[in-house]
Amino acid sequence: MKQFLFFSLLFLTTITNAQTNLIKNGGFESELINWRGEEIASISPYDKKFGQKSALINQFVGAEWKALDQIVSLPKNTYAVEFSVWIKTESIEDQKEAYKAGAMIAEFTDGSEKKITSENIAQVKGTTAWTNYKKTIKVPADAKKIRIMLALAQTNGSIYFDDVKAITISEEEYLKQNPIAVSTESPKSDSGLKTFSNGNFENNLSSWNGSGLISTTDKKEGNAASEITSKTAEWKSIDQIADINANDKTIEISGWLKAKDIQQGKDSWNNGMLIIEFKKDNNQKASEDQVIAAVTGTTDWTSFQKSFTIPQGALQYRIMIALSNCTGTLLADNIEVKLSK
Ligand SMILES: [Ca+2]
Ligand SMILES: [Ca+2]
Repeated sequence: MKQFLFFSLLFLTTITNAQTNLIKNGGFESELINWRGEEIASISPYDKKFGQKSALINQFVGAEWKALDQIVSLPKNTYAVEFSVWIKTESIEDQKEAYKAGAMIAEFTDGSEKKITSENIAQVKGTTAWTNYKKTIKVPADAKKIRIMLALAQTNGSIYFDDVKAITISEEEYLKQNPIAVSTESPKSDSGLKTFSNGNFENNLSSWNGSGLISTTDKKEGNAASEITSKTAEWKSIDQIADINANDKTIEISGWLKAKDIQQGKDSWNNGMLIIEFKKDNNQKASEDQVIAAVTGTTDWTSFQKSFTIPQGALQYRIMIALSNCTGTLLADNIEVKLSK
């Protein structure tokens, strides 16, 4: 059966994953055709990674924003895009702000080319040899196009670009690269009580219930964070239940959340949320669910910390990471729980 599944998957992969590069003339072999900003860039026949040519942006003084860009349409049902580029730099000046660098930026936009999210694929300073930069980004809800920018972003120096790619990735392919972990039982402590574990998602989704993803491209610490994405305004969550010691009085939960294009649902509490529920047993709540932290829109990694008094009779708690009837992506990492007497 396993073998059969394996071959079916392979077969599916071959027929549905026609991966296409959306970028036209990403190797600059046709000079700057298909790119905007030809007045600020030139073609270098001397220094290139592949073929005969690369694109070059030079700036000695002024530290202005100089960029080539190309807008491409996203094919329907594109789940994620793998962006990559080869970059070589010479003496890119270090400015105070990190974003003032040689850069490749991918902006997801709606149909009218209004920005939804912006992602740094490469950010380079100083002098570097030809280096390949690669990043896979999930397509935000409502994204119809991508604007690729190759920039010398408000700094001076020289930057060469070659072999720019934006490869479409189907859901199957993405899940193969970022597998949904099968949740397993939490470890029990010496007292036989189930303790909260894997709040940093370094062990995939072990100890968590529900259907989430593991993000290895965007995380707060370590190699991975949890990711919940929804294109429709429905409830989507992962959760973990752990035990409370009889004499515990307070619980403190801390961690990090990040929102990517979370569009609030019809009620004000329809956000990306972390929720705690206290339970007397499997069927009976010890109190109403309480919000630990909430995020909406697009945010950087945001830390939270909140303490609760454990309600009378509570023997278990459940931590939920949820998109509460909203669309977008919610990332969580490094969730820690402290029980105290
Ligand atoms: Ca080339
Ligand atoms: Ca982590």
